[in-house]
Amino acid sequence: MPKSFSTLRINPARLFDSFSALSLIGATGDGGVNRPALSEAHLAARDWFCAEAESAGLDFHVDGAGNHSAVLTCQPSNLQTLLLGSHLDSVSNGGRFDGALGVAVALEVLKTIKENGINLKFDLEAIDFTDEEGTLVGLLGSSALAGRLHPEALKNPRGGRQNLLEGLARAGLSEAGIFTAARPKESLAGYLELHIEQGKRLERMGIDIGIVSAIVGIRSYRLGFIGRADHAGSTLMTDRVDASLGASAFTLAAREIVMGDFPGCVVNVGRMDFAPGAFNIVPARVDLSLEFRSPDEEQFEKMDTALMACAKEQVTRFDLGLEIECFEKHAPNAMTAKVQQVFADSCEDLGLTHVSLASGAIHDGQSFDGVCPIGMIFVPSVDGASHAPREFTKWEDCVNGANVLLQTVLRLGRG
Ligand code: HGY
Ligand code: MN
Ligand code: MN
Repeated sequence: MPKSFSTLRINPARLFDSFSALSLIGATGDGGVNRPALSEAHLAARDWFCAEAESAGLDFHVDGAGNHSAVLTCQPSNLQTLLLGSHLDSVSNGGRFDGALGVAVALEVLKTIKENGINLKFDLEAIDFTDEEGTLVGLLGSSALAGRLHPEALKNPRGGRQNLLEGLARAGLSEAGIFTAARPKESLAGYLELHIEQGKRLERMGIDIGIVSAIVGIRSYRLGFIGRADHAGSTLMTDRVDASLGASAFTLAAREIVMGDFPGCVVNVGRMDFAPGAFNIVPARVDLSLEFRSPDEEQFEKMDTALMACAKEQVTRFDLGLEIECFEKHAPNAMTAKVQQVFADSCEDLGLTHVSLASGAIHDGQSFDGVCPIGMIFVPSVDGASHAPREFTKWEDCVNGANVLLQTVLRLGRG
């Protein structure tokens, strides 16, 4: 690669100012942000994106899924676009780096390439995908753009259909319009993402950059354990049909199963809703949100079977009813080997240490598996914290990651 390009670096001060301004939007005062997909705070962050694009002289557009894009046309003859992105939506009361850093860095890479007048063999697009976090559906914007979104996924999404419709209305989007975001796969040169690791491995190993080898698959269910409401004082313990016993026993048993039989996998019960939900009424029903993840498809199936069998065992044990709702599933995905190699070459050139890591978090790149080349890099998370206000990445690591992304784009685009 020409010498001049290998010494090109992003503008750290400009990136810092942009990211700092973004971090104030939906800020919760404790270092975190609360920007659930298509909430007012998320839409305000999208206004920030629009202003960033316009002030940088980049073309700006929003597609039918609400994905926000800043585009740098490198050569009028280019037939493909390389997407650089992540997401501005957050989990409720999450951290300010998850997704947001990747979007801010993507914009900074486009600004750097534009101001240096570099002509690449593909156009560049910094993109903020709608609802990566699954507050509504999960990977909504990226799967729509990749042409992977099924209408069924919107009928009973894990965030609730009413929430989805209200969010779409707030953002001026329509259910039918989401599907117009799909792009021909041949128009995409690839998708690259910088993201915080959201784990402790890089920090523990003292390594600068994680090069993502694969992303886990994820499945979500809502399990309804059904008992009978009774007086909490006058009903004998032996006469109760207590839904909370099934939900609690399942939660503990699920953890034992996954830790004992499914190494490398995780399970989470993030929420339990009790009904009627009073001190003095035996719970008639407990709805439990179940999510589990695996890096391996075959193991995934076995874990799914084991966990559903476990739920049915508890129902028999406590003489309860059971309702199972299954939500969108995403298979495990390998990242493109060539892109991983170019990331590694860029790290070497920049004098940064790097290691290959599988991702325990899901990411928009999964939507592009089999559609175009995909690659991700991680920057270290302090104490591995994420999905919490204490989420933090040192600024030097943010700049390192941005320069790796820049150098990788230049290598891929100089061809
Ligand atoms: O849940 C996840 O893995 C990601 O943060 N959306
Ligand atoms: Mn994320
Ligand atoms: Mn997240």
